[in-house]
Amino acid sequence: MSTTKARKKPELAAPTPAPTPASAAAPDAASASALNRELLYSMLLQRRFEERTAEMYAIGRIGGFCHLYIGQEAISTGIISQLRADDYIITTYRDHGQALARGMTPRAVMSELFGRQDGCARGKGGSMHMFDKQLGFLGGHGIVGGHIPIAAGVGFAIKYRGGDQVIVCFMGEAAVNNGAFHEALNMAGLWKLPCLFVIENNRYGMGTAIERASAVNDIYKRGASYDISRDVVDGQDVHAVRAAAADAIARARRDSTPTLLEIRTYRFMGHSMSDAVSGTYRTKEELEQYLKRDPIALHRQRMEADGEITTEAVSAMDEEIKKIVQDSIDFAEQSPELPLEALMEDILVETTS
Ligand SMILES: Cc1ncc(C[n+]2csc(CCOP(=O)(O)OP(=O)(O)O)c2C)c(N)n1
Ligand SMILES: [Mg+2]
Repeated sequence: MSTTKARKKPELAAPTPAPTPASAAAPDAASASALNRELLYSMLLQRRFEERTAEMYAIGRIGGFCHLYIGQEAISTGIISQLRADDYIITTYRDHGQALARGMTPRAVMSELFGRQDGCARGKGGSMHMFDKQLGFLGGHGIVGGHIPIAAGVGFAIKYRGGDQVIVCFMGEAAVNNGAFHEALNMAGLWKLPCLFVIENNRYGMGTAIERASAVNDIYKRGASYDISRDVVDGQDVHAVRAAAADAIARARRDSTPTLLEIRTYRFMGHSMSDAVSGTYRTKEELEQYLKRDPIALHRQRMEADGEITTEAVSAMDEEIKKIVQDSIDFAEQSPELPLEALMEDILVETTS
């Protein structure tokens, strides 16, 4: 099957270019230290937001499943800061950080977590289903691997319409043993689709270590099966993530070809709010080792050592972020729930007559 740029472009829904999140704004033009501040801000916002999310969950303001991203912020920030406003993102249930990094407001994310009508999905999606059409943020998906074929489909649509956008598909390392992963990557390789598959290898799928689940532990090598460019990246270093993303995105725009990035990271919290931080499947010593490579601390320390920011300026940024997060909580508290009748809205009904 061929996909040529000469085809007439069908009118598929394309997101209206949205305001670019601060960290994506013309990094070449920005000074290195201004960019570093934006990266720090983006990661710290995710961290503080999720710390409060955990608190709100504990007191019953948030219900249902809830998976925190703490420890992995350099990946969302690093990748998304390289995207254009008209690119697309699709992800898993561990989606709060990516939604914030893409520029979704803390108010919209917190209200969604609270199940209120000012949430990005009017409170109907909750933690696992952040969505924003304007931002090209195509969800938060709860079925492991279920969104990977959708990413290939979006990549196909971009190419069919002759665009030069990219779709980034975030997934955990446990998704790569799922059939959908292989089918989607085969199509992406075969049809040369502008997809960036980002595997956030945090070493565990719930309580199962990668070594117990995967015949191949160097996941990036799996790209070879489908002739896809591949790389392995330190996920605690936001600049390493940015560099790998820049290469992959440039390739996708220029040549319309996919890339698979295995980004090695670690989950600092439990799998979800229902399991303990360290659990019985990993040792405290292991957790402590990884905590030493906190992506935010590493980035901040590098900035301080290079004289790009002072400790006082970091504290001031932190205070500002904490206020923004508190504001999102206050806002979500007063946002109403949808009326009961709204239960029957947003439902796809296919009629035969
Ligand atoms: C098809 C399917 N099987 C099982 C589950 C239950 N489940 C939810 S999360 C998860 C682990 C996924 O781990 P990984 O892909 O590494 O992502 P992480 O949670 O580490 O971010 C499992 C097995 C599911 N949601 N979907
Ligand atoms: Mg995992």
